[in-house]
Amino acid sequence: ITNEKDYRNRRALLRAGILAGTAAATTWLYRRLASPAGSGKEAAGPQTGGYVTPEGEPATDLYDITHYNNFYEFSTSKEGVAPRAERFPTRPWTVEVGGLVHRPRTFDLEEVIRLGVEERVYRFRCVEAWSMVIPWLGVPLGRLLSQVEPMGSARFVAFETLFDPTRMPNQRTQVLPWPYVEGLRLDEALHPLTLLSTGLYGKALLPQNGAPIRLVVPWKYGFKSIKSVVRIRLVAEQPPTTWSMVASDEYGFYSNVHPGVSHPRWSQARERRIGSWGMRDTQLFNGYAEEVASLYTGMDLRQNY
Ligand SMILES: Nc1nc2c(c(=O)[nH]1)N[C@H]1C(S)=C(S)[C@@H](COP(=O)(O)O)O[C@H]1N2
Ligand SMILES: [Mo]
Repeated sequence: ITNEKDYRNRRALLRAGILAGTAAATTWLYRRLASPAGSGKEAAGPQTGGYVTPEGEPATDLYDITHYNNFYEFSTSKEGVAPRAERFPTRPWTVEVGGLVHRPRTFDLEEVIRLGVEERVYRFRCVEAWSMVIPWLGVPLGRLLSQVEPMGSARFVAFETLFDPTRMPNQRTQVLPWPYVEGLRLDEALHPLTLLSTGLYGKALLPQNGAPIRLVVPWKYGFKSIKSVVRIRLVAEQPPTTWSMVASDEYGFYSNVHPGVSHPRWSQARERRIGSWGMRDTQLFNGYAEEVASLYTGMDLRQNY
């Protein structure tokens, strides 16, 4: 007769036999064995996959990236998103790209991926004053936009998340106006740092991170990085964005990371890096000033927050 505890250990050992040989497997096993039964969150050291930013900051633990999420279509609780998004169907998936373009086109996800996926380790800063380091996979958005040939009259790019309450259950509630929409100025969208991400940690995106395709704009607050995108339109006027519709004094169109521009309800001067202790200074444009500051020459960043 095996009691519950021995049974668990035996299963872990069987798994160890199957997975032995890779460092990832060893880390995984350690984390499982160190965890209180069923807790999910393990006590062993972080699993960073060896990814670092060019400045030497290690990637955030994969578990944290995939279990501490903002994705209101599934849940308003960060821990609630992953379990509720688990069965979100993401295939087939198409992204319709139109508006002020010469060659409007609907891309199948695979066609986007064929444009060429790159790996980029970026800092990611939420407006709530926490941050992560995420090793993304993605296609530079400019590469997709060049395919559709924007007209001279196009000045902004508008993005839309899927609207399907049967697949995104919280869209039955009124917590936000649906679908979630976001926007960039065309020069921001064409900037080489701007990605349409299809994966992280070398694998396809999980639903909680915006599968199968989401925007990543590393010098802006996280809510600009709209998830599960189905439509991209080039437009002449600044498009509406979900969080500025909800609270325009708190979340502006630009939302560039800026230590000196406080949210009305909290300071943005410091931030908490998920997985490490204490607070660190927020960096102007999240540390990407050298690359992007010229986009905003002559603009008052306090007025245009
Ligand atoms: N469609 C959609 N996109 C979204 C959100 C959302 O609720 N719905 N949350 C945003 C916010 S506030 C943040 S911080 C990031 C979180 O991305 P992550 O969970 O992959 O870290 O997604 C952004 N994109
Ligand atoms: Mo956020």
